[in-house]
Amino acid sequence: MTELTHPEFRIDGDRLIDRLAALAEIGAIVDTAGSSRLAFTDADKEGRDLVMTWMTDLGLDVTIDGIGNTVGLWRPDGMDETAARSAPVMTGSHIDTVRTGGRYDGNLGVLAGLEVIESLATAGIRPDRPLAVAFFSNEEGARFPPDMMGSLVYVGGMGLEDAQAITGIDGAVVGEELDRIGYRGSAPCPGLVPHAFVELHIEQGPVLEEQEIQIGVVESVQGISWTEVTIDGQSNHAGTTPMRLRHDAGYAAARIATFARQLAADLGPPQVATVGAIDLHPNLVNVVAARATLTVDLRNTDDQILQDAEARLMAELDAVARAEGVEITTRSLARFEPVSFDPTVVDLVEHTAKALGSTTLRLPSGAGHDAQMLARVCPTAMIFTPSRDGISHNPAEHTDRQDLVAGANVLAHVMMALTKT
Ligand code: HGY
Ligand code: MN
Ligand code: MN
Repeated sequence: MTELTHPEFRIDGDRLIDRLAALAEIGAIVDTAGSSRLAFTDADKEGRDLVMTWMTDLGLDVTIDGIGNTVGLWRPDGMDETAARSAPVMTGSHIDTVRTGGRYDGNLGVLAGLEVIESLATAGIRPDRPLAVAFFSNEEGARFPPDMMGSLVYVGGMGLEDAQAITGIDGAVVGEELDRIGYRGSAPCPGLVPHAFVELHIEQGPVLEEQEIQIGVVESVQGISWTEVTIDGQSNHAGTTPMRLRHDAGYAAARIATFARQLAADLGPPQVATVGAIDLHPNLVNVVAARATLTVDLRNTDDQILQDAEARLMAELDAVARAEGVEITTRSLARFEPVSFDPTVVDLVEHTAKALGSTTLRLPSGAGHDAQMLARVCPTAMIFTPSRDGISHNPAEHTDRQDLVAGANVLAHVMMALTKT
């Protein structure tokens, strides 16, 4: 069993819950507990400003890089020069949300990280290494693909200029939006390589709650494949055009959405498939659709099967194009292979959670996370807390207070232990 260096240490749960509530007020979705803060919007800026204030009030050394990743570094007073110069143990996540976001997705990881540092400082506990808490830009990728954009740039997986040039679903450009909200910083990309990274996040699925487990010990993140599909047909009159003469982009899109669902059924769990966005043009009741644009999100823990799913999708697109006489083109929006976390850090999460009295379960992550990018450069793992009814990317997202606090305490003790490695 892991020896906790400061067994009695706990974070301030009330302050954590209060800050989650305060951040949720920004971009609040009326009559819900959720928020809408799409990346680089005014609401995202407001959320950034608030968390920046908490970081600077805490005396952290805050840096912002060229994609807006924001890192608060804590070098406690009295730390000797060598320790102060050593690579920090880092935590963090994201504070951007999907359009119908909950208050915990990403926000918990950032605010729990801030809470860990504040509570340690208040307790006069000085770790052997600096600690850092980050919020990475545009983790969701919902407005500007790919997801995990900020952390991908942070670890050197995407060029800064390439990311800044990306155009979003609304025609905005990342670099221009960064300038507009004042978050195109000057800190270097790739960023400071941490000694280790650990991220606290809600599970966003039903597994922990169904098995009545408090802490998820995340071993891996499944592979992600996002494809934008554009279908060019022929607009025509809904009343006068015989079915045999139609080239209906709307019908073709519906066939692809139905195929995606069947594909997941054919391959079986953990394969998932989602057509989350469909846009028809001219989108009118009495016009056969000339054009359809849709997205297909495919995921699997096994990259071979994910590649098979992608190949089957492409074959179906060809078949639909021939059958309906439409032209179909595709664009990859994101493609990340499955990632396995560092077994030593995963073990540490499990032992620490047990030492703090939590029940634990090892599991893969169905969602993408910034940690999967940090895993490219340093020993990394994740901690999950349960999601009520497995709901997320929905304002009704909820995690019980005691689980939020338990997760933050596990984070604190794992970070302290990592400073000794
Ligand atoms: O898409 C995802 O898995 C994450 O929410 N960005
Ligand atoms: Mn998230
Ligand atoms: Mn999310």
